Amino acid sequence: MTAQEIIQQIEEAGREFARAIGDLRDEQAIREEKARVLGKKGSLAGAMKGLGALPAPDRPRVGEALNRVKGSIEAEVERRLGAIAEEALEVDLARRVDVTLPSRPRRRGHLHLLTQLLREIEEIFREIGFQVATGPQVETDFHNFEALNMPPDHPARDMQDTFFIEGGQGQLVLRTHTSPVQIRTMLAGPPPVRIIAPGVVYRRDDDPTHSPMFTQVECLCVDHGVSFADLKGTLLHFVHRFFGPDIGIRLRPSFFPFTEPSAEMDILCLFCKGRGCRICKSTGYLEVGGAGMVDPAVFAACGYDRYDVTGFAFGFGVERMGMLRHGVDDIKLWYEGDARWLEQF
Ligand code: FA5
Repeated sequence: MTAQEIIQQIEEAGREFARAIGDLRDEQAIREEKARVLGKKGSLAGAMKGLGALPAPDRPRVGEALNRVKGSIEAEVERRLGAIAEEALEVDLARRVDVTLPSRPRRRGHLHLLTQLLREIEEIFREIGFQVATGPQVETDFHNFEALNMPPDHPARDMQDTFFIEGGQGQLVLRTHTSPVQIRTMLAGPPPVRIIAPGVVYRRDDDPTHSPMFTQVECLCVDHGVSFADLKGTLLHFVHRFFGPDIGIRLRPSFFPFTEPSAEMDILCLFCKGRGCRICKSTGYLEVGGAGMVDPAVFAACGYDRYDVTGFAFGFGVERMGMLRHGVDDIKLWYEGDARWLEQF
């Protein structure tokens, strides 16, 4: 091949590259096209083979043509790849984010209404000198009944439909009220005592206002000269703080084996303020718990001197209190975990 023929071959390879690359926009395809011409087995490499056989004076011309075509192919590839990168950047920028937009609000949870109420109740009593005490939910028959003046055959046991637990030493029950914490506290130390005991209790009860598991708060105050007036004053203080200063209380004579005298404690109906309505069944009052002066038999069971100290105790249902305050009509709502209900409080 003559020098002129080789140069034509080289230039043809350059034109062929220009045709093939056309308006390719794909980086991979462009690189493949470049390799087809400039690669080791490319068309320019073929043309180069003839170079060695040329007479020396012809070689620079061929070399110059080779460099020119090679240079322009490389420049074109660079230009194309640069344009593709630029285009991609433009697309990215067009899709830009407005950093000044307000973020999507993050949904935050909060304490369950029951926990909120318990904390509020604890705070009210803490302010007037009561400490928080606790006891086990699986309780002995002794603490739940016997020490509270309810011997095995006592008819008052029937009022607290009990879940009994088989096995273990002695008779175990799921505590039916928080009153056993009174016993545990008095057995643990001498008077004076000022405690409240919030906690879960269990009974075989199930209707819109009764649940098999519910929450009570117990209160016990034992000291020299504690009177029924102290009981009433403490209850009134609590009800005023919890429901508001215009809600009065009524203590109705009743019976509990562990208090003497005993009373049902009612609050003025929050819905009709005493005039009588459907909720209070026209009585003007709503029952919230039991109360009374600690029975001497309970002091005896705990080793306290019934002639030395006196005391009052009361216990109420926390869900019941909350249902009255917030107008909730089904106790099941407390435990269902339905966010639509929970979010309201
Ligand atoms: C008692 O449990 C006594 N231990 C209260 C007491 C303590 C009296 C200290 C004297 C001295 P009673 O069984 O009435 O009492 O229950 C108290 C309150 O618990 C009720 O007024 C009611 O508000 C609530 N309660 C009772 N059973 C249920 C239930 N199944 N579901 C929801 N709340 C209930």
